This record gives sequence, C-alpha cells and structure tokens, in this order.
Amino acid sequence: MAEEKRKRILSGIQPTGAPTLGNYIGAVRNWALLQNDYDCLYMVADLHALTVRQAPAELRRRTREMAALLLAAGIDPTHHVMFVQSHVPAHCELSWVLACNTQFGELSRMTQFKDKSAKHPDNVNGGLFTYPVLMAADILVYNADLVPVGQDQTQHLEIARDIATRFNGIYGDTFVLPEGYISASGAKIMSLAEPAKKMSKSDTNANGFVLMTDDKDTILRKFKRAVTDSDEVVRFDREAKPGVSNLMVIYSTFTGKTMADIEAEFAGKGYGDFKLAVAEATADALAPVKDEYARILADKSYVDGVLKEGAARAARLADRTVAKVYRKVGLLQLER
Ligand code: ATP
Ligand code: LTN
Repeated sequence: MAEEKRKRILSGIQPTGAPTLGNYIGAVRNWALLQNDYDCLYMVADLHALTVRQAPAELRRRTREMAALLLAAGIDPTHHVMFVQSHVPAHCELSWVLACNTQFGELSRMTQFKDKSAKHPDNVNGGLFTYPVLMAADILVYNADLVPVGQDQTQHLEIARDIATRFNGIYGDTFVLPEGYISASGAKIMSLAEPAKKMSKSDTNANGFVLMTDDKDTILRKFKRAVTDSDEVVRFDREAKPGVSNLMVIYSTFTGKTMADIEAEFAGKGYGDFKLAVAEATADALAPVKDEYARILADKSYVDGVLKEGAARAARLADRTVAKVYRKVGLLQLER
C-alpha cells in the first residue's frame, strides 16, 4: 500500500535578537520534534524583521546565527527544508496578490500592529501594517497544513485562514487552510524577573531571560534570582503563583516530569533547592545545543551551503503556487 502522504509544516522565526529559552521551548525545540512526523519547512524570517529598523550588518550576522542555532537545535536540513525568507522571491510575489485581497479593516484589528506601533511611534510603517499578509503568503505559498507557533501568533494565523478562504471563494480552490499548532505546556514562557510578562529577547532587564548561549554560571545566577513568592511551597497555580509555575513548566519540559511529580519531589524543601534543580536541568539541556551552535557557526560555508540548497528546494515548491495564483487572478502568462 502506498505510504500516506505526510502533512506539511511551515514556521518562521525572526532574526531580531539573540534567541531565548522562550523561543526554544515555545518554538524551536518543537520544530525539531515535529520532524519525525511531518514534512517541515523552517525559515529565518528576515523580511519580517525589517518592519522594525535594523542595523544592516547586525541583521546579516543574526540571520546566519539564527540558521546556525536551528541546526544546533536539531533541524535536519537533509530530510527537511531550512532557508532564509528573502532568498525565496515567491513570498513577496504572493504577498502582493494577497494584499489586494485583504481589507484595511481586518489589518487594523491586529493586536501585534497596535502593540508594535505603540512601542515604535516614530516608525509606524506600511510593512508593520501589512506584516500579516506576508506571513499569510509564507504559509499559503507552500500549502502548509500546520503552523507551529507560540500563542502570540494565533491572530496572524486566523487572518491567513480568512485570506485563504476568501481567495478560494473568489478564484476557486487554490490554498490549503492552515491550522495552528500550539504546544500546550510551553506555549508561553514568562520572564524570570517579571512573571506576568512574556520572556522576551527585547526585554531591557537581562535577568528576565535566559539566552540560548548563556553559560552554566549565568544560567544558575539568573534562576537563583528568579522572582517567586513568599510561601515556599512548590505548587502549580498560574494565577496565584506565576513565578513558581513558570519554573515548573521549564523543569517539566526538560525532565519530562509531571506537575504532580515535581510537587512531590520538592515537598517540604525550600525554593533554593527547587531553583537550583531547574537551573541545572536547563543548563544540562542547553549545553549540547550551545556547543553545537558554536561549532556550526564557526563553519560559515557549511551554514551558507545549507541555506543555498534550502532556498532552491523551497523556491521549487513556492514558484508553482505563484504561477497558479497569477494565472487564476488573470495575469498574462507567456508561453515558455
Ligand atoms: P521579541 O522578544 O522581540 O518580542 P520573540 O522572542 O517573540 O520576539 P519571534 O521571532 O517573534 O521572537 O518568535 C519566534 C517564535 O518563538 C514564535 O513562534 C513565538 O511564538 C515563540 N516565542 C517567543 N517568545 C516566547 C515565549 N516567551 N514563550 C513561548 N514561545 C515564545
Ligand atoms: N510572525 C512570526 C514569524 C513568522 C512566521 C511566519 C511564523 C513569519 N512568518 C510564518 C509562522 C509562519 C513571529 O513573529 N514569531
């Protein structure tokens, strides 16, 4: 019997800063795990990064660094496709057609647009506004079935589905409707310093995040300082005990233990022991990734070779969709 066709996954991460434990648990680690069951395309979303002003040399460096990190985290570029968004022109080509099928009103409702324009009032540019259209193009150009993202991206996924549904309605069946894929536990890792806020690489308080490249001493120090509460009981309760619960999620991710296991393990012990255990589990889990990252990044030609091959494979898939869409909307195509 023919093997059932595997579902296709696409996801992206912006090269806007040094990746954190939040990016790893919420996104990259799952990307690596999903490779066993799906055909995956993973990209560094450099075009999306341009919606916020970037220093050109830094953006170039970070794009290669992010690619190296994905490889270090276990993305397998031989069985799957890894590439840089700007290396595949079809994303922008499709984006224009989709933009002409997206309403001003629906883009105005996007919370990320509202947040980012409040954060950068001096640079509320057109790209920031049409960001979700480009993201829809990223997904639809590959007819991806599933899109693994953190909770913050669900609204962008909804609009991608809306755009696809509308296009299919007007021009006939063209796009697969993508589903979000949000891992339950690691969906949102919170700041270690302010557990009500998302752990974010752009945080001004460096104690709030753990970087993928932090060494063991730094990791131990950051967890030691992590904000908890004063009742010294390790118990999972996101509302009443956000700091402790966040540490429990991190510990559970790296040890596979359930919340009940963790509560039992630290019953009668203070937060000192608990924080140390979380820090050590994190440092142990990140150590091989960090070492691989350093090794891979030192081999620039290997990384660039992977990206070149990835772009060629991605473009073959994406160009077919663009040709189909151009034909459907009535753009004149000449015989080749
Ligand atoms: P910034 O810190 O600048 O706001 P970011 O860390 O959110 O950016 P992105 O490139 O926008 O980085 O996100 C990459 C992926 O990581 C997305 O799928 C996002 O949902 C996920 N992600 C980011 N931060 C977290 C977090 N704290 N917990 C879980 N997932 C996260
Ligand atoms: N918007 C996402 C990054 C991103 C993405 C995508 C994710 C760009 N294109 C396509 C999934 C699918 C972010 O900011 N995390």
